[in-house]
Amino acid sequence: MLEPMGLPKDVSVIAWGLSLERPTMIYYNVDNIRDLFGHKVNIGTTKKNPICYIQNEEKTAKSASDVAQESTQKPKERTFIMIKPDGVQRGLIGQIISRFETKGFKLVAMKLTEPGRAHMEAHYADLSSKGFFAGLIDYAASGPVCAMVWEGDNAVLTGRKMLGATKPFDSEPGTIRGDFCIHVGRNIIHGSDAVESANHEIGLWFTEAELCAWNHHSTTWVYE
Ligand code: IDP
Ligand code: MG
Repeated sequence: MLEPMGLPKDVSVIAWGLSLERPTMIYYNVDNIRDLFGHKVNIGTTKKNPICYIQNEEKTAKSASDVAQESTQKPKERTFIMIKPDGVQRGLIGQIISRFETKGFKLVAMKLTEPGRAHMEAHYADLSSKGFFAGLIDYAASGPVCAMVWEGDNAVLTGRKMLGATKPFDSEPGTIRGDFCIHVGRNIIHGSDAVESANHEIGLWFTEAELCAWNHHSTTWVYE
């Protein structure tokens, strides 16, 4: 419990409102502590009976504006996700986008496009020695694909987990491939497998101008 006297100079005060549906914390900087313990006690949205705690300044949680500011200053990890022609034909675009949206990732770019065989050969260049390469290019270039860039902490590896294993038989239920497909040659979705390949693929599929810089209104509800 906070005592009004003898407060060290390097503390912040957190007022925790008990009467709200869920606890809401308000942070006061040192200069405002007097407002709490003078006669001008203004607890604002915490309503009645706040319990006050003290903690060291450096240990206090970041404010919402700090989180929002950091998110604009430091670019987060990005991954390239492509819904392949079978996913587009089967009407799965919405459900797949929904999984990335509801996870909390931010959509940075998206287009429905049919870039042709040469582009697909460049995209899958690392697999050119594989026996299935020609079939893979036939498949990938057989119709429009939905190319996207998603952004967020650990977007690459999390994206891979959300996709599931390459072979749908090995993909866990709950993953995109585990839920929506059966054959490896019709596994509906591509996702970058490393940050380096993600950056390479994003550069292959999108111009800098196509990558939208915007602040998601949920940032402070997704990141602490
Ligand atoms: P990934 O898509 O999970 O990253 P990769 O090994 O990079 O898997 O293969 C790229 C794509 O090539 C696969 O998603 C799949 O469409 C196709 N592919 C991979 N292995 C086979 C195979 O054994 N037979 C046919 N197609 C394959
Ligand atoms: Mg791959």
